[in-house]
Amino acid sequence: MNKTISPQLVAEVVEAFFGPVQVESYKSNRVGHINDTLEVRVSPTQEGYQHFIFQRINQEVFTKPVELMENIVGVTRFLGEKIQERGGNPNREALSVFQTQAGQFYYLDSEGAYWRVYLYIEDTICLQQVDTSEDLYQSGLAFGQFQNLLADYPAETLHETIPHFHDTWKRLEDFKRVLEADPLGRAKTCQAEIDFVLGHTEIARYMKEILDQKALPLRVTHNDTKLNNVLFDKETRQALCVVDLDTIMPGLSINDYGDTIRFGASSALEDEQDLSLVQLSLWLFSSYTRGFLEGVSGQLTPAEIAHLPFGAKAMTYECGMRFLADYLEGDHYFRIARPQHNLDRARTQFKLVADMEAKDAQMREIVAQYAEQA
Ligand code: GN1
Ligand code: MG
Repeated sequence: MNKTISPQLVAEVVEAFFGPVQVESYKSNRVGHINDTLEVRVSPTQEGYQHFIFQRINQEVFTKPVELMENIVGVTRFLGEKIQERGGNPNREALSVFQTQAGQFYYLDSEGAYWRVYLYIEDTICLQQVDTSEDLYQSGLAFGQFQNLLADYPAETLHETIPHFHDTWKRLEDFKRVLEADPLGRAKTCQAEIDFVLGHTEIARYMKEILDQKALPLRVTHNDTKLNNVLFDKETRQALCVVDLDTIMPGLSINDYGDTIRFGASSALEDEQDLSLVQLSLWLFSSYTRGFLEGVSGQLTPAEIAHLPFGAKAMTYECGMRFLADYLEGDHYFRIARPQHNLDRARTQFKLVADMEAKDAQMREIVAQYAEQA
């Protein structure tokens, strides 16, 4: 959904949530690939708040926004209580979701789109790449603790917001369908990448085996554990709050672990065009592994621990395949900023998968080492 957002629409949505306040300023935030995000400042609301994140939910991706918001309200409340119990600040360490004047946690606007509003968490930063390995350790700790905090969340109450989200085998089947149709004739521009996907189907097959045989436990997981889905405290540089809760669903711990490795332990950005800069940094891999294992604090089974490196490889392969499928299909899913953006993204992912294959033994060694210490 790339429809522009007019000032009138912003005013309409602000009024729906906060009644007669003035919009002081707003700007768009383009970090995420899916929803439309605005940072909005208004004159003080009844409760005295002024600074918010407004998000227009991408309904092509999230087809059931009401159920999606039920998940988010449930999870943020649950996290808020736990954070309070341990003496933390729920307004900074968890997302606070606002209600409309009509008492709903979403607003259906005059153009047919759904909106939600979070409190803006001040004095935080969002990283696209780490500055030091400590940053990735912190993000590991945050996602590990997040999984830990949600360990006793009633999973049966969660709606599956995107069915088969990390079903790599299904993603492969989807990819093959798009390739077969090749609606824009783009396949000829990316034969090497297509060959990579088709030459590595054993990754998808193995994920299918894990899921079919229920070889690993289903847990309440985040499913989109990118470095930029954690806010860091500007002062202390500690990971403060996990955001982007749209894909919280029962899933595999190895995928939450793996998706951060995919993004955060790469030596380059997700859309780097110079592939010679892209590799898996074992140094960052170590820091994240240490943080994640510390964060989940002993909750993983030996089978989960043994599969962590596979989770990293599978999430990277799957994401690359999704980028490539979107490129072939005409870039409908992931927001792009340039032609071939999704192809560039797919290329970095496949470069990383190849590097992970080369570094498999070292990855296993590092995981085993930290698992023993944790
Ligand atoms: C999307 O929403 P965002 O930008 O945090 C995507 C993830 C991908 C990621 C790739 C709902 O995450 O699955 O891994 O892009 N989210 C959804 O950068 O598809
Ligand atoms: Mg995001």
